Amino acid sequence: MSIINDVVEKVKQKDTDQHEFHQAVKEVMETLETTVKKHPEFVKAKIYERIVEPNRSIIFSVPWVDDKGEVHVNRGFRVQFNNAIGPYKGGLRFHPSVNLSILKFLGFEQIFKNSLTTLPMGGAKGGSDFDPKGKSDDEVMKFCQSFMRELYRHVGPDIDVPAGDIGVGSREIGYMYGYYKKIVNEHTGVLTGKGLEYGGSLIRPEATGYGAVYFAAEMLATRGIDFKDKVVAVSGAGNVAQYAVEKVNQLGGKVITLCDSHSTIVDDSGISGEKYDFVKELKNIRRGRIKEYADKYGSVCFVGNSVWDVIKEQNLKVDIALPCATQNEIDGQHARALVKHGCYCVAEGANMPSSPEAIKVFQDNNLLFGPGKAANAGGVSVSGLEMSQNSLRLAWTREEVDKRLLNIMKEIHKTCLEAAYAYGKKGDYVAGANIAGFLKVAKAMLAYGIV
Ligand code: NDP
Ligand code: 2IT
Repeated sequence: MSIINDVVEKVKQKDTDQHEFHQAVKEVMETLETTVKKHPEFVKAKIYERIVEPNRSIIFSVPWVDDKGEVHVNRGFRVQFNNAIGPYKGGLRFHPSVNLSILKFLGFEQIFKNSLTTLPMGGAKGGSDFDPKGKSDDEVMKFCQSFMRELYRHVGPDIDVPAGDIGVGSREIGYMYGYYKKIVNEHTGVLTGKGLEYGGSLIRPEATGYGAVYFAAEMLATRGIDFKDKVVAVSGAGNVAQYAVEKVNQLGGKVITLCDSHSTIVDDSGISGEKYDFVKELKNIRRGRIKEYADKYGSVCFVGNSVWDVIKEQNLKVDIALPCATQNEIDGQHARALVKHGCYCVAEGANMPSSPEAIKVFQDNNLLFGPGKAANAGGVSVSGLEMSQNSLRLAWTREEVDKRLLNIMKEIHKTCLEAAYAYGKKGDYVAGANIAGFLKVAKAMLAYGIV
């Protein structure tokens, strides 16, 4: 190995405890080996060393007062990783596990994902270790306002445009946007995922889930297969999972699993119709546990187990897997169980849900494997379209945005395959996504000189 090994080793030595970030850097860098040979100009300009270092990491305190009058303090972050091809862009995550390692991994992935979208967006990520679970609307509002009281000075429609991620949906974006508008006195596209009444785009809520299914459909089509009558495992029960389920149902597939951080449910008759509406109401309005689905519809519930544990332990047969919960949810054993039970396609709705060992199992067994930075790029793509609509001061129809989303996902699929082929990795979507995403950013960085 050439300088690639050095870069990975230096990242590990510099920030020894940032394991998720190390994992993401290693996965991307290993597939860039062939670009080193073809592009000595990148080596000379130290693009590989520079791309793993965030331009700026902002860490701040977020004090807030709960309903009982007690004072709390959380840690807020924004990692502005790379703005070579456009303003920083990427979601905000509110979850107790959030730390700098997780946000650096997500911000790093976002650079390549955003590059693949065909739209001009740099890579960033942010969030807080705040846990919205069990908090009242008023407490969430107070937290969001305190978070924005610091974040506002670092963002802007041409600087950095955050959006949602785990624990940040339309409610949180509304509170943050309202507060930004109040203190900056501007009505601009500084956040995406906004409500339709104040500058949001149609199809943004659906975009990540729909996009992941569009991407899976493109991969399946290379083998002459479609979603009709296929058995699909989806993990998570949040924004991405819900709209993945909706699109699979529309395409004639059958989703048999969902999970949250408490349990997994299995419904062999398929999660659709009234049962699907129940999930949306349960998770988006009542904010309850997925276990209630099993209680109501008499399906099976496995407390404390992930979808992938259940598939392994119950010998469930699935054709297609759509992990839509969180990072590293599928390990090597889960992957081997999926292969054993007949799965032939995995499209990552979540970011880095498959461990490196799991990816190796999928690829060694010739599964169609779509990595998150390609398969879940639909969300940020429609965020980019929301930015365009805000700049144009108009709103496209649902059909128009959905058509653009579908075209972008097809384009990303094609770009991955073409880049993989051109760099000697035929059919490898991981290498294709990393190489194509990287080349655009690297060329822009080269053009700027050393800045
Ligand atoms: P949500 O907060 O809407 O939903 C997350 C879901 O996953 C919830 O059901 C949650 O359970 C479950 N979950 C989270 N952590 C765990 C865990 N450790 N174990 C089991 N279940 C867990 O988030 P999103 O749907 O927006 O995000 C899901 C994934 O998709 C993330 O990886 C995110 O980075 C990625 N993503 C999101 C995009 C977007 O546009 N929102 C775009 C691209 C990628 P519970 O209900 O108990 O909280
Ligand atoms: O991981 C992601 O791509 C997101 N959470 C969406 C980012 C965005 O800016 O829409």
